Amino acid sequence: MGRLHRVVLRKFPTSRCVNRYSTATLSSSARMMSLNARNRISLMLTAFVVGCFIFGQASHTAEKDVSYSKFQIWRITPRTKDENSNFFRAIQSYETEIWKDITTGTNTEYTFLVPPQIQTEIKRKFNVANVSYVVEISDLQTAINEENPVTANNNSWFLNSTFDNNKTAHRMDWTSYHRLDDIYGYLDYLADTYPKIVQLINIGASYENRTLYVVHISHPSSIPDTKPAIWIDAGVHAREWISPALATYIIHQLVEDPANEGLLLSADWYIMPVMNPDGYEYSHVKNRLWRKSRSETGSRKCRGVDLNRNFGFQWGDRGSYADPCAISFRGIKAFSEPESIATSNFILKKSNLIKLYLTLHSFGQAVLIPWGHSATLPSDYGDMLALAKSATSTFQHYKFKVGNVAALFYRASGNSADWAKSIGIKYCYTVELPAKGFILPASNILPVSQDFFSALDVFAAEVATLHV
Ligand code: 0X9
Ligand code: ZN
Repeated sequence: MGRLHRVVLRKFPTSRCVNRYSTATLSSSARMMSLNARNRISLMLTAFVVGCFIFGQASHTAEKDVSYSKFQIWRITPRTKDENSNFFRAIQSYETEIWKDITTGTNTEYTFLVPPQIQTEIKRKFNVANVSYVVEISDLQTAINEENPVTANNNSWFLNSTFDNNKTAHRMDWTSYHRLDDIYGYLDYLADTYPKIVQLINIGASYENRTLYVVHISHPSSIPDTKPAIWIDAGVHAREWISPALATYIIHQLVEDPANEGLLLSADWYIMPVMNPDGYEYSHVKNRLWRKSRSETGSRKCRGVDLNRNFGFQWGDRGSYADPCAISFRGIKAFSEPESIATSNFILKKSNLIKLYLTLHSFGQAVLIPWGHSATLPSDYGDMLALAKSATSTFQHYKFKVGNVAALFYRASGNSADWAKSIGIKYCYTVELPAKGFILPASNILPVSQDFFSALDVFAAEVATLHV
């Protein structure tokens, strides 16, 4: 899944964009030639059109909002090797962006973005080659517009007034996606209202100087730094909005529902709801499908580092890119980014206590187990697999796959879960939450969150048995 690869469309008329992205195009095309043993073609390309669109418009012409009008999301699961080859042959002369490839057994499902200009021609090629596909989203901009309906809480000065006047009010709910101010306002509210349970820790600042917060949640009776701890981070990738929404739901449940006291007795919790606040805001105001951070790179025209390729374990290896215009740009060195270094420094200080590392992403409905940098498995892979299977078996609304990231998805060097495993954290997972092409109507926040929250009982019970 989640191949963030571009395919450059050479058929497109020459424009400023062609020249601007020709280097990325060539290197991507070269990568496209290498097939792996399972015939899962390593299509490491970013669409010329999409590249132009996402990198050009979104990063270079930052003042202009990006529209995805008439862009479509297609899904295909080739049934045979021939169909698989026909699919790649049909799209390889274009440049489209494959967002996900998820492998189950011998089948791989590809989800990809199809810009309007190439839809007719790709359709014709698929028909000729007998490749069947499903149009999952027929107009991406419409799906974006309908994703997060305006409510009193996410678009007004309305503050939740059911609370004591002496306390800070907040605008948070889990029926809409919220801007960073609302999320941070809620964290302030919690720290103010529940000082015996919640400690809001400022661990540094983002590239654009937004505060990076970790919420420490512990039982009032806990003696500091004596219990096994659980770390959860979210919002690493800007466009994966369900991730901070779930993280704040977890915070809400742990802090505000006394029925969850047992979870605080089992473990201490460190939750970072938005690791990439600059990208998150950018995805709200400029480009809904922005993924990276917003730091300036060596390239004048392309901004942002993929924070999930910037962590310092096997940094720079397969599945990460040196090209600042690539969607999985790894940065100029490991931990080059203020967001990843602040996070890792904090985790290192607590690494003897943290027994479970969860990083929330979307999409794909999968719990991914290291390693992502190589196809080998950690020696205790079996323990991680068993715990994740048992935790996700509780889900009522969504079915999740569990497995090694390189097998279910693709290689991803410098990802945070690999790094967490490398520093000795016992259970490390990347969670890919549900969405369709990164878009998930806000009405799904609660069902996703309720499912996932139920898994925490299983995770916390295991963590509680481990020595610190
Ligand atoms: O590519 C990524 O960074 C993740 N997928 S996403 O679509 N959310 O961008 C997957 C990362 C893989 N995780 C591990 N290797 N543990
Ligand atoms: Zn992600």
